[in-house]
Amino acid sequence: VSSSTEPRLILGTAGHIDHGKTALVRALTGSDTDRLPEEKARGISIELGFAALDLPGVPRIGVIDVPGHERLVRSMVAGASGIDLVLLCVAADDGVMPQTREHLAICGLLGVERGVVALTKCDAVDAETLELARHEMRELLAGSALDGAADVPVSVRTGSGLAALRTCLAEVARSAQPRTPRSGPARLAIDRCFAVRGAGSVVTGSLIGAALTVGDALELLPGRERGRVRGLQSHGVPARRCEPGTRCAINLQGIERSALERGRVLAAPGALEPSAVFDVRLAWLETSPAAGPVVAVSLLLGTAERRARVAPIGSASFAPGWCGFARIHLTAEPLAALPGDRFVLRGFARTAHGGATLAGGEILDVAPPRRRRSDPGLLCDLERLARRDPRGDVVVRVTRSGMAGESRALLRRQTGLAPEMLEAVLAALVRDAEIAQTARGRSLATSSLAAIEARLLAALAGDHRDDPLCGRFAPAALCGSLPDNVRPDAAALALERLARRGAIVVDAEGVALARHRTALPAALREAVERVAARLAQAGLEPPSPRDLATQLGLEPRAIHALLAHLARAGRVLRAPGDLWFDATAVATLRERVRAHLSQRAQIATPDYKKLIGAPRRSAVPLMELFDAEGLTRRDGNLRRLRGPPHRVAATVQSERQL
Ligand SMILES: Nc1nc2c(ncn2[C@@H]2O[C@H](COP(=O)(O)OP(=O)(O)O)[C@@H](O)[C@H]2O)c(=O)[nH]1
Ligand SMILES: [Mg+2]
Repeated sequence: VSSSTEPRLILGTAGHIDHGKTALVRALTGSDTDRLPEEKARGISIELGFAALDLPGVPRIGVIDVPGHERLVRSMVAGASGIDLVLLCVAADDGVMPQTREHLAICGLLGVERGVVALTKCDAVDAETLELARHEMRELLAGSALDGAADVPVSVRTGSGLAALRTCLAEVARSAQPRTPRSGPARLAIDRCFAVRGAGSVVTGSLIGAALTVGDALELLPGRERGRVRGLQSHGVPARRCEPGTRCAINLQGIERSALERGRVLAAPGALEPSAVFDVRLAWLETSPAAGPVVAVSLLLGTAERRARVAPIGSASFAPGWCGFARIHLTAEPLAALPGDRFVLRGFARTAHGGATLAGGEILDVAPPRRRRSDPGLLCDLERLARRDPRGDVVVRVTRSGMAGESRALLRRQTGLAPEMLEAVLAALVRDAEIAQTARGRSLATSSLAAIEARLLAALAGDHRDDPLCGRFAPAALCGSLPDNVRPDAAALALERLARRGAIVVDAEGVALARHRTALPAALREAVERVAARLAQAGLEPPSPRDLATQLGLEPRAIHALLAHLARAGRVLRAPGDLWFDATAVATLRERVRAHLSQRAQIATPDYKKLIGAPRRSAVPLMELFDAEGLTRRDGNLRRLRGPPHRVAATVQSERQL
């Protein structure tokens, strides 16, 4: 008896027409998969058929019976796209035939590598013919996806070999790993849809990724119509929940019947982004003719079929047996896929094995960069993506996003990783300092962030050079100098890192290079010193900036920059009313005020003025300055000491982050 944690598996038939696939499925499962009257009348399978196979010691296996007709290879691929195991049927009286080869080749392209071979109709042949068929079949299998698979002679007429076949299938099922994903978003490529009176639309397919529960929201792709799961069935049995790896019938609510058709995909909302361009790992069959550089093909992916063009990456054309990377452009409607999805390419003429199947492979990138196919960087990324390791997948995508960075949502749609998995990978990459994350959760490669930092430092150095008297620059203006694709959160992160490293200082007034020493040109230095000297001389009765400029023969427009420069150096203090005092004079006064107020609790304004000993024009701003510094507190017409600790305005550094 199997436990519910064992993976569910789906088995598909394969083989030439009339080789006994449907009869064998019926013998194994009791279900007749030729349901259509036409199928019954003509004795051939036209549509995919479905059945349930119960074997000892393994969870119920979903069975897909495929048509063997040469013209129905697309249907075979649609069925085989969702399977984990294959039952290849070769009729003992007929031997290996064109679709035996083509179906086997398709299994290889789709990565279906576990299964059993049934030598069917063995009641119809003598031992010698059986041996011949078996020999032919063995030759075909050597080096193929099913190399080493068990073969079992069977007859549905006599029932011989059926028990052995069940044993073989159970063994393979017990040891096989699922071929299709059992993590990531729940999705189902629709292979059938129909209306049920009173229930609305029903679709069927092989569920992969994650489980589906009644009530779940689903999105139909491409197109993004939203709906909800009203009911579920697996093999005709109603269920509240279907596991990935099961055949699943979904009764849908909220999606028009007319929108539902084979080839479209139902998926967890927002989990997939339909695309018209894919970068792939491709195998060109030995039996396919040389072609290229661009080949018109039919792309079979999931249960969908699209006209497309395919071109190799890093080589000029396709040759028989060629393996490498390629780019596929769909010529019409996009498709929703994820990395790791398998596909088949078919041409429009028969090839050496009699079918039209040319090539197939695995999707590596559903959002390829706009780079040229000859770009070596592209090849390098694809080699990394081909390893199909979550960390490498994320690194390639984050690195490629450059200074723009990549959002979690996009990373999830591009990698197909489950959210927990993606978070774990991102956390590990942050820990190893390969990437960094902004406050808004965008990921940037450390190298891209370093590039932003370098630009900020260069811009800041330029600002200091252009305006040597201005000690601080507005962060917004500084970030404005970055390329357009740098988001504000990425710029903020870069500034934060520069500040943490001590490369820049950030305070309420702005940003400056930490190592920026105002190495002023001689003329400016001289002007600064003259202003400082004049203010020192004026003590508590400084001239207005305008008068100061006139007295010193300086440009009135330049005087504030000079004053601000002296203020940053702590040599002058700015009081309300645009009055600038010599810092030493204010310090002396400050001590007198403190001493006075520490003797008495308060001071009335007239007495305060006397204590300051300066005219009203200076006295009031000075009182306000001390209030602002936190030394004193105004109480109507009185001032009181605020009490320590107080901080002097000139040294107040804002902790405010950008
Ligand atoms: N003698 C004999 N005939 C068989 C056996 N299995 C299938 N057939 C016949 O072969 C024909 C094709 O079988 P079918 O299952 O429809 O083949 P499919 O096209 O591969 O699905 C039918 O007429 C079957 O009755 C068998 O074990 N012995
Ligand atoms: Mg059939």
